[in-house]
Amino acid sequence: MTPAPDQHVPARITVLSGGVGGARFLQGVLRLLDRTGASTEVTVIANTGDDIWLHGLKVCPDLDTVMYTLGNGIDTERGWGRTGETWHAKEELAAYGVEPTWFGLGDRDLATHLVRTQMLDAGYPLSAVTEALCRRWQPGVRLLPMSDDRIETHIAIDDPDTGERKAVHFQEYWIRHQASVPAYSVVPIGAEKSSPAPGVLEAIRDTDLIILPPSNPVVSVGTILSVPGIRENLRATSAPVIGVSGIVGSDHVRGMARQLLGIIGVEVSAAGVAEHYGARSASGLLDGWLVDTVDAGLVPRIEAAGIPARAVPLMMTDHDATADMVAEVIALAGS
Ligand code: FO1
Repeated sequence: MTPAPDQHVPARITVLSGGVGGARFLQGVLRLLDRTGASTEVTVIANTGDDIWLHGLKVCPDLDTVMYTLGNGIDTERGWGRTGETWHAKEELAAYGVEPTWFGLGDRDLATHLVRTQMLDAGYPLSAVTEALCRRWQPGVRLLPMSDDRIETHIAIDDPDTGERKAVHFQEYWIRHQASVPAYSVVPIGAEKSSPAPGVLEAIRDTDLIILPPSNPVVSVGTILSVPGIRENLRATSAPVIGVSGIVGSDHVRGMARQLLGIIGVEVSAAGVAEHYGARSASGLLDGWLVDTVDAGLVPRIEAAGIPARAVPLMMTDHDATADMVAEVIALAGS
């Protein structure tokens, strides 16, 4: 749907985002602002539970993926890391037998982790570090970590070699094990003691629209919601909260949502995820939910849960297609 030029685009939009899927969705938000000429202020609250300390460096995959993608530094093939990347440092570390060898540490990406770690060591909070890094990348949005406190998502799995039950960092589950080992629980370590980063609660209370993009509802949006205060403020804000399903048919479009939803006992469907987030009128979060056209048959079930729903094309095939999705989010919020 290409909006009429005068379609009302809210003055302030806040998006809770994970990595690859959220960044791609945000490209659609910015494309819609281009198309309509709206001077909307976009704030992104990004998941930091994927963060990992490697070789003494702090790596923030979701912050960096949003920053690089909107700053045009992303490798569009992989969806993460830098374009024109080389892997010499990674090869040299492997030659020394230094673990982990499974993590794709790029030479250009390394500079971001060096700058970030130096600033953290100098006492700057992650939110200030992110603001400094964004001065180079100019992503066109205000990028906030969900918290300045250390939070790392760990997954309980059966070790494929020994069969023993153990907890591994999310990155090891996702990259080393390709999310293909039996998994039993997802724990955002440190979340319960954390607090929202500066600006996060204001971005939820003082805004005109909040979007839950098709990021992973468990380890991306779910981890953001695990930071004390965020869920409560989403339920209390006057801004409509509209979600976009990352599940089309019976599977995720990309990533590992199918596996993780199974762990927490949520049906892997656009309706299952909507019911998982819940209707705001029923102590949940959603004022509306977009499903893909293939899931149009689920709309009555979702509406029966108290969540207004619409079936529209949800494949982010290019920026304009994604911008059309964003226009549908705005239309649903306005209805
Ligand atoms: N994803 C992979 O599948 N393999 C990798 O080696 C890998 C390295 C990597 C390095 C930096 C970074 O910012 C992201 C990286 N990712 C990699 C993606 C990352 O695991 C995911 O984007 C998020 O953590 C989940 O959304």
